[in-house]
Amino acid sequence: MEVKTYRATNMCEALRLVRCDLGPDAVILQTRDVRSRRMLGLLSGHRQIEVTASAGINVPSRLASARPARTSASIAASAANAGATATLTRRRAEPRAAAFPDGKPPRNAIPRTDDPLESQLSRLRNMVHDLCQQSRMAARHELPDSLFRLFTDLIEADVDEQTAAVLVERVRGETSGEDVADPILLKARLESMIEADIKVTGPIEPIPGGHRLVALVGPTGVGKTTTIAKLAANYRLKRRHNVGLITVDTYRIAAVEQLRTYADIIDLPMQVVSTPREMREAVKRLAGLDLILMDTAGRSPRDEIKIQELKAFLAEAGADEVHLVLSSVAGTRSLMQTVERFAAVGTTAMILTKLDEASALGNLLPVVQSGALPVSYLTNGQNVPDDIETAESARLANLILSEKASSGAC
Ligand SMILES: Nc1nc2c(ncn2[C@@H]2O[C@H](COP(=O)(O)OP(=O)(O)OP(=O)(O)O)[C@@H](O)[C@H]2O)c(=O)[nH]1
Ligand SMILES: [Mg+2]
Repeated sequence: MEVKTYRATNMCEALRLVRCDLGPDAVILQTRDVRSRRMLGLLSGHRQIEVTASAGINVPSRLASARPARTSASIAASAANAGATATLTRRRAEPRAAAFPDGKPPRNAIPRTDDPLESQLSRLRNMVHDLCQQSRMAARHELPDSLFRLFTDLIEADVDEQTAAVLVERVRGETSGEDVADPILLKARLESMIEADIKVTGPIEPIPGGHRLVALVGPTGVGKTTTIAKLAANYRLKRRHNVGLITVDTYRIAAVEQLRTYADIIDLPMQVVSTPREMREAVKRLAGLDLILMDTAGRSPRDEIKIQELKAFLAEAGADEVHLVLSSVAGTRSLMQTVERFAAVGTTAMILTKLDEASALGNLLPVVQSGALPVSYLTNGQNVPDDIETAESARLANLILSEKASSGAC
């Protein structure tokens, strides 16, 4: 049995290829949309239909033996949608087609019939009609191959289709003449476009003797405490600043102990604060230091009450900076919502953690492009103090566009 695969821009053409090559008794084993993603109006011209067919398969008749003549005279679709298996056999003249003015049934018109094969046939005909129409529409929005490849690269990097389409359109708008055919130039242009969109803060600047107070907030388990430990160790051990720690995460004993362990290892003063009222005292005790890093309990962005509670702690502390910690493994929607909900506590920057765990970082693009918060740090591992770096626009743009984020670890 010989199984062959055919590709065409639309179903009509694909079926024509099958018929020409394998004859009218060919059996369609599978059809699939090769570019299964919807590529928005401007990009849909490149979708292809792939049909797998064979001439050597004996498909049992689906008709009652009393009507053998029509068995071989029908397109017997075993399912009505693309992606399903269908049987293509010879078709006799269809008297019913004459009932329609242009010889074709209107779209979605399924003639009334008790014959399941006839209704399957009608559905299949409608489906082919739709696909032909879509491909005709798509042809109007042809993209040059190089730009189309840019689009698919973005999708591979986990950028959502809408963002990818907008970016490709921007690149197209800024590229003329022969440059459009140069994939390296297009990629470089895209990267610098993204780079320009990403705002960063630069590193935290301690105030000698003036205790710059920086709080880290965010959802549970995103890496707040670990990032505080990395920052504290770097500022204390490498840059020789006087650093102190405050934790307001008293909900779990383990959380306090986790930070205390780091404080002991790095040899830092640490204050534990249970209520907003205790906050002022704690800050006063650390007032002569250059930098105070404040750890907070993980909060669900949906928990309005806890967010307000956090806001009260931060207000009492008089935090100079509030960095929202976001795990880069989270989805775009959830990240955007988190940014939006935590804005209530006065966030000033965001830290993107766990870059090493993400297989691609395109999900971050709308978040960093939105301009809601500049990015301060990137972290890519559990090692304290090494797995952290100050965020840079060019580096982040490059990481976002690379397919495998982990291959370009920070
Ligand atoms: N792979 C990886 N793991 C990380 C990174 N940062 C933190 N982690 C790990 O993530 C887990 C949670 O880290 P924590 O620092 O306790 O997170 P948290 O936000 O303080 O958690 P809560 O206080 O419970 O809200 C730990 O196992 C960390 O080692 C990172 O950049 N990459
Ligand atoms: Mg913690």
